Amino acid sequence: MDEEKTAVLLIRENPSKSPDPYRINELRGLAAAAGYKVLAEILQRRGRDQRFQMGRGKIEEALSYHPQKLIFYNALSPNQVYNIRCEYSAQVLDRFNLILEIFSSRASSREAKLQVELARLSYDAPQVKNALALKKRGEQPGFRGAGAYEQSMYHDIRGRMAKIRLELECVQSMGEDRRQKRREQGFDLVALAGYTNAGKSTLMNSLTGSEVVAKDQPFTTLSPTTRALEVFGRKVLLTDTVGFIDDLPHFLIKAFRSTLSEISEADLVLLVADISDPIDLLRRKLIASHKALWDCEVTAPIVTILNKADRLDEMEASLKVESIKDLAPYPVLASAVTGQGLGVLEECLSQRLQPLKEYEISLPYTSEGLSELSRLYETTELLTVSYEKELIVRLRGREETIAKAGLSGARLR
Ligand SMILES: Nc1nc2c(ncn2[C@@H]2O[C@H](COP(=O)(O)OP(=O)(O)OP(=O)(O)O)[C@@H](O)[C@H]2O)c(=O)[nH]1
Ligand SMILES: [Mg+2]
Repeated sequence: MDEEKTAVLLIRENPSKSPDPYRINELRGLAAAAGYKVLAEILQRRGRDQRFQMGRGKIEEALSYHPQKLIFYNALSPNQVYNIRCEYSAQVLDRFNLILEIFSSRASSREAKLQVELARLSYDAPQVKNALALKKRGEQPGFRGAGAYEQSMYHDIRGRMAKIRLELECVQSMGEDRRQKRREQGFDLVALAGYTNAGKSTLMNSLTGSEVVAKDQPFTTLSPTTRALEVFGRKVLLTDTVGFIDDLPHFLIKAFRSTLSEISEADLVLLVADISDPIDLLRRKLIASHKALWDCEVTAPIVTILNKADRLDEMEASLKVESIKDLAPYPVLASAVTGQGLGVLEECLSQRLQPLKEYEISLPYTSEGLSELSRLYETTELLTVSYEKELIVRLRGREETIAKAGLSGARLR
């Protein structure tokens, strides 16, 4: 059996700001998701300590529980990691490392594994660079010709990062081809996005009848899953994606670009939030989600779904909707578990999708023309077909589908 993983959680809060219970809650959830047994939680309200992030006394208090790891909420600089490791021979993680640890343990596809490795290397590179700089300045014991080891390690890291980026670019371009094909087949691409644990996968399951894993813990979903559904006659492909979290470093978003392109390249984004969260937390998560959507360079329309409405009464729900009007102007109140609001959601989704355009095209009256007609029958909404010297077809469909028809001899009239 695996040895039990133990940790003490540490969080430093700025004394000028009011206390924030959500941060430690979130860190606890992340530690549990990574499989740690938490031995103690230590909070300190003070300014940042250059050397150790928190005061020496708090670090010693944490170590008195003999944990395997010290897990900090606050981001640690390469220097701080080095100082704590050297001074106390302690293993340290910050929240970002903890998230990466969860991602590593859940990454199953090659794409997810590469993205996690790239994120880790993006984090490690400045640490190694820092160690190198310290050695060069003689502040760290090293071999003669100081820092040769770090120098070559740094070089290896950069090389590996370049290789992964290249492979991920290839994955990304395969994703672009896949999306293009799906649009040619007449599908609208809709992405479910939002803060982790908001209920994206549960919504995916209720809307499409699928069985994506959904659990009450952060980052259950890492790799995207796509399922088809029909909404008021529109063929939609719905994609469930990795959740967002507060304060993600930009390079993590960059490392996950190929996965996140399911969101950035969608025709419509369904932004899921958990309306049962307290108002200030709900607001914070919505702001973090909007920031992430901004980082993903989303240009498609966004529909906000306030999920888990079954946990509130009507009065509470309408007060909350009112208090987040600036962040979610026309939200859909729904429950993925009871099915409440899903009809309204589908209606809203169909209204916000770009309307299909009407075209009149002609096809040669040949076996190729007829087989193209049967493709159009599958991928567009055929309005009329008249069989003359040529086949004259009036239809409603996506631009991409019509462009594809052009390759098989169809002409726009
Ligand atoms: N009461 C209630 N619980 C819900 C609802 N939707 C989801 N949940 C619960 O919320 C938890 C998280 O749901 P998921 O669907 O895994 O959430 P997610 O957004 O996919 O989370 P990640 O993939 O981890 O980012 C699970 O325990 C669900 O059962 C809902 O409408 N009502
Ligand atoms: Mg999920």
